[in-house]
Amino acid sequence: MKQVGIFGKRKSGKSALMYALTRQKIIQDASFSAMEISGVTKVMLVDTVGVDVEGSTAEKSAQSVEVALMLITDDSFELELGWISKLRKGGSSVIVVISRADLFADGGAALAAAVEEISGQKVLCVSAETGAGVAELDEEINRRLKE
Ligand SMILES: Nc1nc2c(ncn2[C@@H]2O[C@H](COP(=O)(O)OP(=O)(O)OP(=O)(O)O)[C@@H](O)[C@H]2O)c(=O)[nH]1
Ligand SMILES: [Mg+2]
Repeated sequence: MKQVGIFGKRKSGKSALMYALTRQKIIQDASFSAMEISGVTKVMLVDTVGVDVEGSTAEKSAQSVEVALMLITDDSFELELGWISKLRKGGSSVIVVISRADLFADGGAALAAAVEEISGQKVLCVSAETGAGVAELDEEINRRLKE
């Protein structure tokens, strides 16, 4: 089964995002007709211990995920940039996410733009709390899984 890993610092919202994505999937799959159920892609979501934790399980998970979500919550994202290149080198397709986006007055747009400029990649703003951006993230994950 393909694995989608969720990476980020401690308290960056990894677990909350995992549950938000799970809810999204349940809602989506419930709308599929019985005939189509066999066509549903099953993936395993893998929650990890913070990348800022010594000897984190993230190291091991990084080796086995097809798609990696890298969560960023503020403008000190040096560590995350290092993980993004490490995950890419290991063959994972990395989706960069501004998590807890509801906590920003602009929904995370300015931080996303800063990260986009440095990483050269599109960044998604997501809130597990309000659900903003969760459906878009789910779509992006599915696109990456099909690559
Ligand atoms: N406002 C807001 N708070 C959030 C959001 N997601 C998570 N939180 C809060 O942020 C804190 C950390 O969330 P977790 O999902 O436990 O974060 P984590 O990265 O799994 O944390 P660890 O497993 O301890 O590293 C909790 O108090 C959550 O309620 C969000 O989208 N918006
Ligand atoms: Mg957690």
